[in-house]
This record gives sequence, C-alpha cells and structure tokens, in this order.
Amino acid sequence: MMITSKSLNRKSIPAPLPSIAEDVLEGLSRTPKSLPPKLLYDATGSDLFEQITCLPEYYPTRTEAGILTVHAEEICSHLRRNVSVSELGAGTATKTRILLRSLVRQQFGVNYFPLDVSDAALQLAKDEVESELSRVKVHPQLGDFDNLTFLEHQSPPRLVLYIGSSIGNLENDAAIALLQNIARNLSTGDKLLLGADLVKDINVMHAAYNDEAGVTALFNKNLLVRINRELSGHFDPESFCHISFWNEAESRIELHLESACRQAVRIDTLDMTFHFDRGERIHTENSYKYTVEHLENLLRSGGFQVEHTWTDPDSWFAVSLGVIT
Ligand code: AVJ
Repeated sequence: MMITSKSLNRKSIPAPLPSIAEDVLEGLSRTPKSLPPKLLYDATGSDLFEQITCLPEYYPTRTEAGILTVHAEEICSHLRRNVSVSELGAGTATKTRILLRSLVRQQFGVNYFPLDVSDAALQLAKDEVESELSRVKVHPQLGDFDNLTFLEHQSPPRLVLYIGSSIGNLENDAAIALLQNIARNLSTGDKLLLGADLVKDINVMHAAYNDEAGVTALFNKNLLVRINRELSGHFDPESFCHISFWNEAESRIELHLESACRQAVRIDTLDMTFHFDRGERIHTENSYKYTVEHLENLLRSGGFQVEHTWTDPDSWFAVSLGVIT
C-alpha cells in the first residue's frame, strides 16, 4: 500500500506520539532534502546529545550552566512563591537542577513539568531531580511542542523554561510563533526564561559542531539509524558524511548529511526509494546564534516584556527573562 500524507494523518495513528513516517516522507521528497531536527532526539540521539554537552569543544551547555549558577538567586528573586515550573525540551534536566536548588531554598515545594520527546530522558530527569531534591515533584510530559495546553492546566504563577538554545533550531518566524503559542497558554505575571547562544568567534562556533571525538557526527548520522529501525529503511550511515558550517548570512550553524556516492535508498514502511547524487545533502539541523538585542526582540515579538538578561563574562550565551503583562 502506498502511504500518503492523508493516510498518515495523526488522528489515525493510535501511538502516543505521531509516527516519524510523515516527516521523513515529506522531508526526503523535497529539494533540497531536509529532515526536522526534532527527529534527532530518539533515546540514542538524546543520549548522544548528553555526550555532546560534555565535549571540550561544546561550550553552550557549560556556559549557560555558569550563568545559571552565578545568577540563580537573582533569577529566583524575580519569581513569586509557589511557582509552577515547566520546561520545553527538558532532556535530562541537568541545568534545571541548578535553578530548582535555589527555588526550593525559598519555597516549600515545587511542581516541575518537564516536556520532552524522549521517554528515556524524562525518566532520567524524574529520577535525578526527585532523588536530589525531595521537595520537587516531577510530572513528566511526553510530547513535542505542538500541544502546549499542559501549561494552562498548571496553577499560576507559572515559569516556563526554554533554555539550552533549543530555540536556535527554529527559523525566526517559527521561533516567534512558538513563543506566541507559549504566551497564549499563560496569563498575566507568568514568566519565560529563554536561553540562547550568542554570535561569537567563528572558530569557536565551528569547533563546537565538528568535535575531534566525532560525537556530533554520530549524533547526526543516528537520524539514518533511526529511520532504518523505525521505518525499515536501508540507509548505510557510513556512506553519508557529517557536514557542519557557519552560515553568516543566516547567522546559524547548519548540519547536513552528505551522500559520499550516487545511491538509491529504499524505505520499506514508506514503500519509497529515494535517490541521492554524490555530494547531495540532507539538511538535518540549524542552530541559530543571536545578539542580545535580537533575543530580546524575539521575546517581545512573542508577547513578553523583557525583565532582565544575564550573560557570561565573554558574552557567549544569554539567558533572558520575559513576563506576560
Ligand atoms: C540542542 C539545539 C541547542 O544547536 O547546539 C548540538 C543541538 N546539534 N550539536 C545546538 C546540537 C549538534 C543543540 N541544541
């Protein structure tokens, strides 16, 4: 049977998350080929990303963690008592614990709602947060950012965390739309803490996505391994090269998988064969880099008023707090 976009309609799939079939079919049918970055984060991909965050070249995680550590008390002083904390794309919530530690010092208890597409990452987040911080109750939310109504169901005041420069995966319009969607599910006085990577020396940015150990290459190629497993695909990951470079005009790092030869790849579940020229690429991820001004404007376009922005001494990363007025 030929699987069409229509027969893959979300509502007809009884799985807890939509199948990746529709995204893969659409992305590989396009010219140039592309796949949505959220597909990088299956259990293996989330684990590989955790490894990336520990690489010597990958500065964003430790730079942001530094900002949160230095300014935790000050950030928490902007929050009201009994705040409900949720996090978009929480992963294993390692950095979040820095904030939660300060928060429980000022509060009786905290409800924490981490949202992620990886069940494995959520389980780890719950175990690690609850074993360290007995006054934090973790309520894992499995899903992507399409449905943010869980925010509305929390008791106000609310704090939404969208840190780690995950917003950098999104083009400007999509980033604004997401912030507006967050804002729609919040009310006056609720806040958003947004972390984003800043434009800096090109060599520093380049090295972060072309690490010596090759973990980023594995992370990128895992997308093909995932398609093989979940959609009975026949990709040979070895016949694709990890490519990553700075796109100055777009102010972003791009990740691609480049076919090392002319080849045809069948994906059984889609009943499709995709053709690749030698050197043809699949665009797998963008990682936008911002100026503080751009980041604050993004928050404003999303419907938030900027309360404060914190950066590290080198201005490599920024964490900005917005409020709904
Ligand atoms: C999780 C999107 C913030 O853009 O730096 C890291 C993803 N990709 N190395 C980033 C990523 C390759 C990461 N974000």
